[in-house]
Amino acid sequence: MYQMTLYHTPTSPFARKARIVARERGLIDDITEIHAQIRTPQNEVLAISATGKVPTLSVDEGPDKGLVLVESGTICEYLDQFGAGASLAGRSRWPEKALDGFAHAFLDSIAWRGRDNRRPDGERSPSFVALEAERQRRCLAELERRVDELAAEEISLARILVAVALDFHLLRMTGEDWRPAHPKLAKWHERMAARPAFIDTTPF
Ligand SMILES: N[C@@H](CCC(=O)N[C@@H](CS)C(=O)NCC(=O)O)C(=O)O
Repeated sequence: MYQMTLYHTPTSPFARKARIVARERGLIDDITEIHAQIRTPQNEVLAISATGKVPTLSVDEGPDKGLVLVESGTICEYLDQFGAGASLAGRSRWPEKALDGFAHAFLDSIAWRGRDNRRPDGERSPSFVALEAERQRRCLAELERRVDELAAEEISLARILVAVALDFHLLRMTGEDWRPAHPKLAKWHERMAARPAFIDTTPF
C-alpha cells in the first residue's frame, strides 16, 4: 500500500477537506498527518514544496513515490482513487464539478475576509470586506435554494467542501451565524457535521 504524508493546520478548511476524504475512504492508517507551521521559516512544507501551503501531500512509498501534490482539489482526487468502498467523485461528473467550483469560490471568499478581519488596524479594507460579505450572503441564499441538490447524494467531494465551507463561516465570521436564516441548509449541514470524519477533524 501507499504511505503518504499530509501537511495541514487544524483550522485550514482546504486541508480539512483532504483530511475528511482520507478518513471517508479509510486511508488514514496509511497517512501521517503533520501540523505544519505555515507562514514561518520553520514551515515543514518548504522542505518539499516552494508553495509552503497546506494541504500538501507527499507520497512516501508505492509506485508514485516522490510525488508531491498541492491544491486540495488535486489531492482529494488523488486520495479518492484508493480505499475500499464507493468513490467520492459523485454520480455525474459535471454537476459535481460545478458544485465543487461553487463551494471553492464561496470558501475562498470566507478565507480572504477572515484574513482581512485579522489584519492590524490600518491594514484592513472595509470596501473589500463589504464586497466579500455580500458575495457570502448571495452564496448562502443560493445554497439554501439548492438544498435538494445537495441532499440528492449522501456524500461527495463537492458536498464535503460545501459543509467544510459552512463550518469555516461559523468559525471565522463570528457574530454572523447563518443557520437561523437558512433552515434547510442548517439541517443538511447538521447531518454532514455529525459524520465521524467531520467530528474527527473539527476546528472548533
Ligand atoms: N487553493 C488552495 C488554497 C490553500 C491555502 O490557501 N491554504 C492556506 C491555509 S488555509 C495556506 O496554506 N496558507 C499559507 C500561506 O499563505 O503561506 C487549495 O485549495 O489547497
